[in-house]
Amino acid sequence: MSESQNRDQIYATPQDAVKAFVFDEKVAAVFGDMINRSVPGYAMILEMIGVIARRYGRPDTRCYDLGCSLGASTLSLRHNLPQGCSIVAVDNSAAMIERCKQYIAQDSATIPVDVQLADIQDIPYEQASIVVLNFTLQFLPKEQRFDLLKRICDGMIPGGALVLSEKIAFPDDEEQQLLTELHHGFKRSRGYSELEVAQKRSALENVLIPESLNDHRERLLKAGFRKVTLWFQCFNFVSILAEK
Ligand code: GEK
Repeated sequence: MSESQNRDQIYATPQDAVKAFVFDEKVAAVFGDMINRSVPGYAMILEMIGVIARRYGRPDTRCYDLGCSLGASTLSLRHNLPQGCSIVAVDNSAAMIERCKQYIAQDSATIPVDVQLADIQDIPYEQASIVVLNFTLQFLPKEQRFDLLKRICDGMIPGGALVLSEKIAFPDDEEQQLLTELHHGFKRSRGYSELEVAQKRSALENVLIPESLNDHRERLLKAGFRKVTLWFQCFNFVSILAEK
């Protein structure tokens, strides 16, 4: 079994007080398994990032993978972009970046990748044809999200595209409850116990802050994107394509 397939058992035993979730060494070591068993449609979204890369990637531009974790979206971009593109992959977790660098080094594609340990709010955005925020914006404090999206849009070429994948919340309580329960059903179908689901939920409280689809849409338009299209939804997980 490769390291990326290490089984996530972080919440398998009862914890006296569940600590707030952090992207530390323990999480990085099991992250591939964790995200595959937690986010419905994750593998499909990665594949479609490749399809999107083929449509929006332009030579002599940059593509950004923000909150790159182990580099899964980076690799999907890398194998589908035209020659002449370069990729900037950024994460502020040292444990993730260390592993990401190894995975990129083991990959044989030739598009250059600059893997950076940094906060995505601190880096410049220039000549971007594609920017990927695959389940990362949800970890930023709400009030900091607009400034980041505006800087991303300002740094994009006309016709560039942002892929924004998020866990979302629903204004309708019944819909919120139904889709949350179905998501938990998905996690159980992928082998997580009730205890694991409950403890992870409590660890993510106040760390992963979902917003409604409408809030995302309106903020993207305000940040300068011309057209906002929902292209994927499974339960309370979506991916949006925002074009400049
Ligand atoms: C994938 N996109 O596999 N600056 C940089 N990185 C950050 C910040 C920040 N301010 N906040 C959070 N992160 C990946 C999956 S995971 C999604 C992304 C999840 C990083 C954090 O360290 C983590 O690696 C990533 O964003 C979120 O396609 O765990 O649900």
